[in-house]
Amino acid sequence: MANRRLTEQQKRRIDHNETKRRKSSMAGHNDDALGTIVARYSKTAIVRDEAGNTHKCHLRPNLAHLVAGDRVFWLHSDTGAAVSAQLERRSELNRPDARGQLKAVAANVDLIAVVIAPAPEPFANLIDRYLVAAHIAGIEAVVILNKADLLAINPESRVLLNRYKEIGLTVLEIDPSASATRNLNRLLGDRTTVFVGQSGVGKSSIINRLLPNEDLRVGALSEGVLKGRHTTTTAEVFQRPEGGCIIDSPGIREFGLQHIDPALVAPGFEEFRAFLGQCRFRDCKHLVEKGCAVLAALERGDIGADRYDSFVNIVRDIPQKTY
Ligand SMILES: Nc1nc2c(ncn2[C@@H]2O[C@H](COP(=O)(O)OP(=O)(O)O)[C@@H](O)[C@H]2O)c(=O)[nH]1
Ligand SMILES: [Mg+2]
Ligand SMILES: [Zn+2]
Repeated sequence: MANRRLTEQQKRRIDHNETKRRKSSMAGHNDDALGTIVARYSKTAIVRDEAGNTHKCHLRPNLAHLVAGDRVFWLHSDTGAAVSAQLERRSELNRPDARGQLKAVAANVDLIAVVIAPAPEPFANLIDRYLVAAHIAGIEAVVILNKADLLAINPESRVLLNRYKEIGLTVLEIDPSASATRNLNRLLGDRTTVFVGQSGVGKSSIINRLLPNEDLRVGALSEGVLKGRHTTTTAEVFQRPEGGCIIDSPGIREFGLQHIDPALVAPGFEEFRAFLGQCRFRDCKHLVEKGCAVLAALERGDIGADRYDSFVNIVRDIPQKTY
């Protein structure tokens, strides 16, 4: 599995860095300390130390893969602060970049909050892609409908949200009110949460509401409320007074899953799971096979046609190498 291979590669990298770190501490640079990457830029990163202070750190090329949420060792050197080593990740959310290369979006995440809104118009398939990615990463996901104060302009968005509730996901409707923010705070608890979803749905605004002290850049909508403008360009981590962190991620319209094993798509569809393993063929793709329990559930209406179509859309996007 691609995931396991990555982890082993990372472990080797960490071991390597640990050795280097010990060597450098023996050479006298023994002031390296623990920290968390709170924002990642091309050659630098902002590291928050254990006391909550932030430091702009240089990133060596061998640590170029660090992302928001990564735990690191960092130190002061003659040329400024630098990250010296990466600690093992507890979890990571990956997606391919524009060139199709797999990249982590955020590390050490406990919860993925998929944010939708009445506007911009939600895409069910994008939500499903996030849910599949969350399942593969072993990270719990919730669906949040923001801008509930605008439901009148798109009541269908609530119907969509309730469909996710019906299949067993935790969902929440929120707006800028204090009571909605309290509900959201309660839902997040002290978990580290990454907010994902289309640009303009209000991810940065939600984080603003959760952290009244931090001044996030919230983009003004360029064309009324219908089209979001992209302002957040790198994932950023914010510490919550309640404990845990929240991670703001750049808005993305598409979420490629071409890198995953197609057999991992169906288990990412919560309501399919009860039927998996009941198909006549053990390697059933749930597309055209005889004796397919998923197709039978679709016939009976136990699986919704929209969700099944979304499943097919994701599977058909994956190159047929292993399938
Ligand atoms: N009416 C309404 N507008 C909101 C709400 N949350 C965010 N917005 C607006 O939506 C726009 C996009 O918000 P932003 O946080 O930048 O979205 P992001 O791209 O997902 O981070 C901004 O103009 C916000 O003021 C909300 O709950 N209700
Ligand atoms: Mg934003
Ligand atoms: Zn099947």
